[in-house]
Amino acid sequence: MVLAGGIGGARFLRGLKEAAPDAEITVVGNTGDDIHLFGLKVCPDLDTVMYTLGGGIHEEQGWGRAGETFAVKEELAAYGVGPEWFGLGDRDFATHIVRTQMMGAGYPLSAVTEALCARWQPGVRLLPMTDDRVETHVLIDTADLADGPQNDGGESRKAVHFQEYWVRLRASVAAHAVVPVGAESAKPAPGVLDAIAEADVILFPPSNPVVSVGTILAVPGIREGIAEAGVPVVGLSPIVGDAPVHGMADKVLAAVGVESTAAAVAQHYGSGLLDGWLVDTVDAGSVQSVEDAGIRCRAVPLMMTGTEATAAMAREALTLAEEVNA
Ligand code: FO1
Repeated sequence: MVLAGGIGGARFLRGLKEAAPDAEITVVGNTGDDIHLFGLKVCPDLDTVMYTLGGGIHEEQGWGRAGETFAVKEELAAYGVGPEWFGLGDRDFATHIVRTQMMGAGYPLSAVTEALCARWQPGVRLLPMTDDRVETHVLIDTADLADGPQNDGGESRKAVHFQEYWVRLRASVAAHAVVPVGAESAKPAPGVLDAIAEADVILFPPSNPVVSVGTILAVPGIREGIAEAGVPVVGLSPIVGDAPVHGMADKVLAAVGVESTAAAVAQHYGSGLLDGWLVDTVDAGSVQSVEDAGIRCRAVPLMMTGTEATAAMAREALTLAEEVNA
């Protein structure tokens, strides 16, 4: 079983499928990044996993569809309808229309995701972490929202949707807090707790530990289920050489008071949750401190430069899982 965010999670899964072609893989996807735009429900992380494993992803970008066009977005802009900062392509729009239509007809997100995957055949069972609405918000200084909505209460801080922080502001301003709004009252989606209880191994890919894996763990029951599953839990560091390999994890790690180092992220998850942790070879010097924190640690190449390199990472994770199980 794998907890996955967007690009890092999806690419890791491609390597894992290569490394363990016969494994039944259940993926619990983050839905805290979901956003409602133009009346449509957009699920970036679920779609990134689905398109990546189903062969429809824009490879270089890591999100959205290959061969995309933007006629609908341009037409909306001609009506003055935004936001213009979020790039929804025509092909991608179809996914959100189908999803929103099915949800309007009463289907839960988990059933809709299964229906969308019937087309893409990702080769894994993809479950949203919850069918309930959870939205990650980021607390920033209002002064940093120069041309954005201002706070008329004279307050100096404002919560913005994660996508606004990530895409519009490019995580270029300080994040003071990251809040998965609604998580506390959300229930794991059907099948999530059973998948955790029945797993042979649980993997945390090199996804964002705060806004991706952290949001999934914030749904009551998921963290507890993993900690009590009694199977190896192994993670791969998304931080290599004190910087995120992809994205802007350092900004949101700072918001939760965690240093951007491979060792600090392992300790953030904690030995109560993690049994094993892979760091990159450039961070070999931190292996001992992770082991001192009660987490088995190995240094191996962690750059997902291609499917073969990623499959090698997945093999290392599975080997470490066997080791901690022994
Ligand atoms: N990321 C961007 O940097 N710019 C975009 O305009 C953008 C649009 C977008 C549309 C659909 C989708 O599924 C993902 C999209 N992403 C975009 C990626 C997304 O914002 C994040 O990378 C993930 O939410 C983080 O996991």
